[in-house]
Amino acid sequence: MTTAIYAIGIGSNRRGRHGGPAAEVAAAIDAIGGIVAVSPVIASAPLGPSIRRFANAAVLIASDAPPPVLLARLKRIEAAFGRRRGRRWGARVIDLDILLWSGGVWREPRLRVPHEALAARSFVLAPLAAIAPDWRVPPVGRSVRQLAHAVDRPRPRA
Ligand code: PH2
Ligand code: MG
Ligand code: MG
Repeated sequence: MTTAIYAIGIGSNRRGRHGGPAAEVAAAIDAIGGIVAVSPVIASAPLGPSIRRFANAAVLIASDAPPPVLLARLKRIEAAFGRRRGRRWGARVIDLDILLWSGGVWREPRLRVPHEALAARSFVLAPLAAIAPDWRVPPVGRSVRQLAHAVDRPRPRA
């Protein structure tokens, strides 16, 4: 069995039994297991319809699980934290997303790695760049550091 490294994005914008969003993120980091690196927790303005601000972080974990098995485990943690499935992008106690996998690309309808919105989201790239700046994101192979710089820059006009 080969051990893979995964980058996991963590977000919260709702109180749960551990406390406010930053406390929920910290508790989720404890629950995930196999932790190799932990980013700072940042505060970010909500993207989408939610009103409450988010706490966001990223971690690297070592795991023997293939991506669908890891995803199932992350969903169990979300459920244990009191996450209710409902409106897309509604307020959530905890959101755990697989961002990157050392195995490269995984393509299924319900699970795509790298995470499809990775390159567009500074609240994902900023914490990720603190722990994995040199990870090259397939299929293009730009580094997390490059993507993090690019996402903050206004788009050049065509
Ligand atoms: N997650 C979303 C939608 N919007 N906004 C911020 N700032 N942080 C998030 O983690 C986030 C979001 C869907 O997963
Ligand atoms: Mg998400
Ligand atoms: Mg999610």
